[in-house]
Amino acid sequence: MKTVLITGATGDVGSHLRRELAGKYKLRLSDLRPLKNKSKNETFYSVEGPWEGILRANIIGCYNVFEAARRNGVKRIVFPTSNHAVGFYRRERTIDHRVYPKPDSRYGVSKVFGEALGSLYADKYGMEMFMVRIGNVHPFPLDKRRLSIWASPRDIAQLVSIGIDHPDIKFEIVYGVSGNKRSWYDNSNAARLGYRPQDDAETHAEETLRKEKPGDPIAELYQGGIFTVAEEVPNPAAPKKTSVKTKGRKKK
Ligand code: 15L
Repeated sequence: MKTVLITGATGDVGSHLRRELAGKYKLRLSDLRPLKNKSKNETFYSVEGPWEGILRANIIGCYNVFEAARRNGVKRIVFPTSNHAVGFYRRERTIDHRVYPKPDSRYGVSKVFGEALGSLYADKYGMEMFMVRIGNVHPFPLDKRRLSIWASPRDIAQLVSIGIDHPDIKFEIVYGVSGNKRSWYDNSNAARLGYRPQDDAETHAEETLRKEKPGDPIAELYQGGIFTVAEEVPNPAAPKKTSVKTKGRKKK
């Protein structure tokens, strides 16, 4: 049985993976937060936030993990990058794993950093890198935008398992989403590696759309949604009539 370290194990994706992958791999868990602080219904999302936090966790932390892996002879990393690495593509575009990054936030920039570091470690040190641009992992799609980027827990677990077990990975980028009818992604690279999603957000569409409230008009244009306008400090260059909403998002 392979030993797999899950970093961020108390986070939302980490919690689903712990449950879905238990029994398949020997799991080692790590997080800055104590595991027992998380009760059943709580979720932790990584979101746009103060640069200092992103720098510490997603840039310096990411470098430290990759470097520790290299120095200790770890062969493969499955890296949770994000749809926010490419969130400034417009919603009418279908994008694949070859598009140029278009981060929608400092958080998105930190994910592009992780992808770049993975590319360097693959080319320079021969490490194997599986980059999963995760949409949103949740038992059901949370809103209209998530109908296009949703990943069910069992689908994301299937994709992560491919990332761990596929015999021929050098450096791959895939989208961590279910087989959504409204997808903005051409996920053919994941399909090529054997990914067969079992779920489609469309089965939840009616209920999801019934609860949908009008969103920020700029955010609505882009795949990254509210991340494209979220600001800790208001952006003086923002168009005047745009209300910058960050409400409803939990700060870490
Ligand atoms: C992400 O990258 C976040 O980690 C996740 O918490 C969600 O906010 C997701 O993107 C999303 O776009 O919905």
